[in-house]
Amino acid sequence: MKELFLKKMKRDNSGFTLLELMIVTGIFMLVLIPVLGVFSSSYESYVVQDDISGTQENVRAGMLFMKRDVRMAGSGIKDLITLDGRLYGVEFENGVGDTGSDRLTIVYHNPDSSPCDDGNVPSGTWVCSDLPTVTLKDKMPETATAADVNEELKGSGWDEDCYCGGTLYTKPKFGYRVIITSPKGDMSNLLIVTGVLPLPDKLLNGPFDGFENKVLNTYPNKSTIRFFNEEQVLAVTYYLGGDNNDTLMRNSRSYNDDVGNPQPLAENIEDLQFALYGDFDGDNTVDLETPCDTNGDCINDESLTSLDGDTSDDGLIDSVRVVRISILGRTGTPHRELSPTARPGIEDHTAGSVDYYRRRLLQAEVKVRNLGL
Ligand SMILES: [Ca+2]
Ligand SMILES: [Ca+2]
Ligand SMILES: [Ca+2]
Repeated sequence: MKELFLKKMKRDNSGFTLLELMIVTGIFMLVLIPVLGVFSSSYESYVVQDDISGTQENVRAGMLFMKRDVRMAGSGIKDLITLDGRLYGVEFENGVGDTGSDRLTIVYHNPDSSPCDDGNVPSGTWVCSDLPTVTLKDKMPETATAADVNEELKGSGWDEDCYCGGTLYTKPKFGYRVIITSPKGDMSNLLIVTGVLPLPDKLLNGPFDGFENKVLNTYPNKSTIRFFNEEQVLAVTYYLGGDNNDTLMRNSRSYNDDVGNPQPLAENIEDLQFALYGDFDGDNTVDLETPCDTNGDCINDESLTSLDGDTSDDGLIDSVRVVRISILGRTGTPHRELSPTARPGIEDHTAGSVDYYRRRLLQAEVKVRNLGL
């Protein structure tokens, strides 16, 4: 009995045979491989989904900013002529990006953007934005470089030095930027006050620094005249930039600053396209229905800008009513496990060649409220 027990022990101690091991390993692999397969493909699709939803967030964020700015185009600058020429609410430059993307600049007056009082006002000096609004009095000859106003200028601040956002305007020449607006609000102009006469109360507006300084007297009585902070006229440009020309950039600056401070808004943006709608064919209706390329009221394949030196088409800018924005985002990396696709054609930009990126296109038609009448 003892012998039998020892024999059994001996056999048990011999462990698994090679055959047993191979069978067990085989069964194990049979179970594990499909599990690993499921895990790896769900991990892959997780990565793709994550990449795609990141793309989606990018295009949405970019669109949000652009819509807000486009709605403001032209606000507060109607017919505004400055030292740099007439300002327009929209500047559309077609296909100027290295990858064929478009560029859009929106110009508007934002009274909150740049206060005159930046904390550096010299003591005892007026803040220009505190100068009271004055009104035109009896018409003087149109060629006169002085205009009577109804209000008493002495002691009002108009006849003293004033400070605005880093600039000190000093007498006797001043150089105050003012904006004159007709009583109906249908006309306004930038003017430069070149002097102030207190008794009787007159504002002088002679030619200034090559600027014609259109005389006050082309405006009707009771037109308002108030200090105008030029820093508050913003030019906001959207374009694709960055190392690979695939970052949506927003450059907001005052209109007479050429450089500004470009900020990246969204990455992995492959294309940015615009179309402008307005009554370009002059039949008093804006046709939004037919496709852009067969519609006399739609422009998407040539620039419409005052910056090109060709003034013949500049008047059309005022009739822009709708801007169609298209942003195309794509995944950060190609995904070879998915079927190939191509960058789609958008507006006048033809489709690209086939690759393995995934893309999301977001489009919006934004009404421009402030251009023209
Ligand atoms: Ca284009
Ligand atoms: Ca039309
Ligand atoms: Ca032009």
